[in-house]
Amino acid sequence: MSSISSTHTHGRARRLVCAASLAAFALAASGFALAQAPAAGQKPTVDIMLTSRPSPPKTGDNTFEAMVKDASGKPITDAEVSALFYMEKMGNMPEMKNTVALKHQKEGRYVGTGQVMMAGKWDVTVSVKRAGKEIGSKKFPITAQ
Ligand SMILES: [Cu+2]
Repeated sequence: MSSISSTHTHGRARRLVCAASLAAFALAASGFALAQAPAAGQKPTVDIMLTSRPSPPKTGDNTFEAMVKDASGKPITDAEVSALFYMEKMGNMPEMKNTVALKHQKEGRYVGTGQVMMAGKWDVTVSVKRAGKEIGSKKFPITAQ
């Protein structure tokens, strides 16, 4: 996308850019349709709960614990679990994000130390993967103190 602005002022180049962006749009649209198809009518197969110590979390290091279960309530013990911490941009401060791996302890409990860079509202997205493929994810809004 960054290359587009350099050719933007030339009429001929702009037409080419338009054609290219239409093609990109078509690809994006079909990709969306493909991604949507298997999800339609599918029940969530992974149940995720997130807790922190302390609660609410503080600026600095906190312990985050995710409980991961399948649809029948049975703990999932063989997944790769991570938590993505995201804070949207505030004024001239850029967005912040960092990812923390949560390690399996026992019975579907995955624990890790998450560094919360500043107080305020964060979205924590817990992602559960098996063999590198995401089988579930859930977003948890938190307010750090
Ligand atoms: Cu911030």
